[in-house]
Amino acid sequence: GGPAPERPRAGGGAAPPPRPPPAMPDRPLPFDQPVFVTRPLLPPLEGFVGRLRDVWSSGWLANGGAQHQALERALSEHLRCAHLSLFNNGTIGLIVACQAVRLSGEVITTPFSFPATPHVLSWNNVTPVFADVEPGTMNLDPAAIEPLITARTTGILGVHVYGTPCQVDAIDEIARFYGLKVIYDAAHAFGAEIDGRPIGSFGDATMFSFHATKLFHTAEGGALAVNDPDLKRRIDLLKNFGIRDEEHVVMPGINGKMSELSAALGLEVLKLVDAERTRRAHIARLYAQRLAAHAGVSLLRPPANVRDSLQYFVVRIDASRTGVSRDLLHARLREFNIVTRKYFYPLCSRYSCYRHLPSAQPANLPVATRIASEVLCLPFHGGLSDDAVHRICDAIDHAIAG
Ligand code: T4K
Repeated sequence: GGPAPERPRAGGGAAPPPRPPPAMPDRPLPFDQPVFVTRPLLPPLEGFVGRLRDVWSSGWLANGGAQHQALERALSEHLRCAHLSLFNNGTIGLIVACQAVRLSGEVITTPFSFPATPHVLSWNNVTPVFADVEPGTMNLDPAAIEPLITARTTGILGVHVYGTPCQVDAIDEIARFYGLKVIYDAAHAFGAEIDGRPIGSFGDATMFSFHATKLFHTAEGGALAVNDPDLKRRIDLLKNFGIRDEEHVVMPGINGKMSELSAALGLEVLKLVDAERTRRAHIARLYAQRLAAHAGVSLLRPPANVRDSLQYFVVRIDASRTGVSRDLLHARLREFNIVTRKYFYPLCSRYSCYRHLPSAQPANLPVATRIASEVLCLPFHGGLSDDAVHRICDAIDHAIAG
């Protein structure tokens, strides 16, 4: 440290002395193995094998066997859902939800999501209509919904993105007034609550994803939660080809059934969820402490009345303050073997299959467009040691300073 000693300048003019270079942290060592944005919870193999023995001796591998029934019950309790139906993945669950509430014409949705969200509308012959998001929650902005409602609008498909709940009361009010159905994509929101009310209790139907990348998972899987018992019956028919009994097929259903192997895995993973949440909450606090040093790095924190799903750890990069764009930070972290993800860039409205839609024009989606260029998901799962989190933060310090 210290200022560089003054040297005589060629020409001897009155120019100020050269400034010392900014302090540069030592370049941290890259990780030997890639550090991914997430890793699946893997329960002790013995417990899973024990369940597989039961499955083997039952000779029952699919179609609502004992593991499926046990997991459906356990999750209804855990998520405090009135009615829950398991699925082979979240996307098929959402497709079925659209069928079950009979969406048609146009449905208003967010562009800031995973491709599955608008695609389930396309698979139902419904046109997605993209509405802008709020800067805080990054979810559908209720004020942007109303101007997009037409005679063809039948519903709203909201996403609790990163597990932060949508403004469910405002959305509900719009839906009631215009007679619209509401479906929530809660792929990221397992265990989230608003004022102590479980996230699966809002709207007509809520989808959860149990993909391997989710805190609770069944390798591949998902579920629909609903309040209306008739809707639950319709969903269960739709996920099993519409078969009511051996001689009656009552609607054009699909195969959305979760296998016994996935359900068995889910029952073992569910035992670890509380401990995983505790570990992730600790990691989130560590990140928050370290990243507070960077004025241009802001964190997405759930509002005080919300129980966090702890699914992703998301930062927003204000390049005018960090001097480093989100894309450059993403690339620099790769040099340290840290694999961050730009969920959800590009916006769904930029996909070649949707960009022609009038609602997809960037001028209609200014907040979503800006956010999609600023967000970055950092590695976040219970398997990260404190030391690993510090090393990731060292690499971020270095990437921003350099
Ligand atoms: N709606 C929303 C808002 C969603 O985010 C999603 C899914 C859905 C609907 C649809 O639900 P599902 O039909 O999938 O149930 C991953 C997941 O595959 C996807 O489920 C998830 N959202 C999305 C946000 O993330 P990719 O394409 O980013 O996955 P991939 O293969 O790049 O994996 C991410 C990282 O996870 C890898 O870099 C390493 C780690 N990983 C992944 C797998 C599969 C593991 O460590 N082990 C693994 O087995 O989509």
